[in-house]
Amino acid sequence: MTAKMTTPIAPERAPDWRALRKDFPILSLQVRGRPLIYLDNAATTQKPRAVLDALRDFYEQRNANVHRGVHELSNRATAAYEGARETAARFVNARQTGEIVFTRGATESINLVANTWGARRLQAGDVILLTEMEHHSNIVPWQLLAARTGARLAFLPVTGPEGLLDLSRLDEWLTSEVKLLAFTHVSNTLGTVNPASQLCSMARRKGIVTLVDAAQSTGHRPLDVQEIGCDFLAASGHKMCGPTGIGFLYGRMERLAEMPPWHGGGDMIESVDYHTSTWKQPPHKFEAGTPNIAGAAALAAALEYLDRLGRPAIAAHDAALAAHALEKMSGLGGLRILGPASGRAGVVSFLMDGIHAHDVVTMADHAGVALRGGHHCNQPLMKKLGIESTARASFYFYNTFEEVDRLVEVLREIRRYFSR
Ligand code: 7TS
Repeated sequence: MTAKMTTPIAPERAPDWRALRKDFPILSLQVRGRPLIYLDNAATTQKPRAVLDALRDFYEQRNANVHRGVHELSNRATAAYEGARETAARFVNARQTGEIVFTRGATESINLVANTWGARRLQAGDVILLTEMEHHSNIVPWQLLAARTGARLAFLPVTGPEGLLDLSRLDEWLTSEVKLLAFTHVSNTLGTVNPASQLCSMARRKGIVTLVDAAQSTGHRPLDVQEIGCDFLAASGHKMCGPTGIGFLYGRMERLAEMPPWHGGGDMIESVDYHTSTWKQPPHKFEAGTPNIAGAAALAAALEYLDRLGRPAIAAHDAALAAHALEKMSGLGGLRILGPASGRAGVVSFLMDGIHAHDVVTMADHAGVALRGGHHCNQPLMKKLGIESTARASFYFYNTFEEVDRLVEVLREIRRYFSR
């Protein structure tokens, strides 16, 4: 598999998005007496029947613990779990299956790197370079690590109303003190898509280790860790049609091999005596205790589902919905949209003059439209932008242009209500 980050999708090859909505039982719900319009996909996505079936199938046909039984069910559970690892490795084009460590999600993946690679490699005077648009998950673990090691944090600036990273002086930011560059691939507030390959290749040339927070991108666009050239990549299953409580960390094998374990317990050891223990090789060294076996099996079903649709097609549909929303919403007036004017992901944060984001979201909910309001775990970015919160619509492939039109109609009604 090679990266096709900008491959245009021929319309005749795009899936029938409307038809596949029937794969998602929850999308036919009525909420507050209205058909549900679910536009909170950056928080979590809905699950197709293939994923729900995989969970049930696991518990009905394979449930046992992994890596320990010789009995048939344990073999089936191990095959499901390790098969899921192979699927995840293929999904991001890892060089080897062992470069995938199952975690609870992007947050745990980042904490794992901070507590293992970071704790071993960083010391006082070192710099952890982040960006001003990071989610709290890619800030707080580094603050905790900085407090332990004496390293300090620095932030690549976000510029202008477009909310893009200022890369004009990137070279100056990548000083010899910088040991790690950790950045989000797609901003969950701005919808900005950062140039991951460019950032990683510049960092790599200077011997700086890189971590990509791909929580908002993994299931939304083609993604190839070899093409990006990152050392680590963090992904959440629930943001790409998988269940909650399962995600993964991709780690370049040479990095994983130099990392000490984080959690200790069963399954991660080679041998234990009362005072010392030895560890398994990665990835098992980082997976102490009984893992989320059913979650991994269902995540694999989600990844296979997404690849049947095709990630270039998903990315094109996300982008088309966002462009449609931008166009229609800009006709409303008195509404400020954050982030880039074009080339953005399917995330649209906005402010309505004189109306609090929570009022927007509450009133939209009464019309059956699920938005999110708040700081979206981006408090430092909000402070920088001089705002407290935004309302946010975030799209996925099962959303339709009619749903976007309905959103805009609801926003118009909200405006009318508040101007009475
Ligand atoms: N990184 C980014 C960029 C995110 O958007 C999120 C979650 C995370 C990390 C954390 O992912 P988790 O699965 O480990 O929790 N973002 C959001 C959001 O925008 N609304 O709710 C959660």
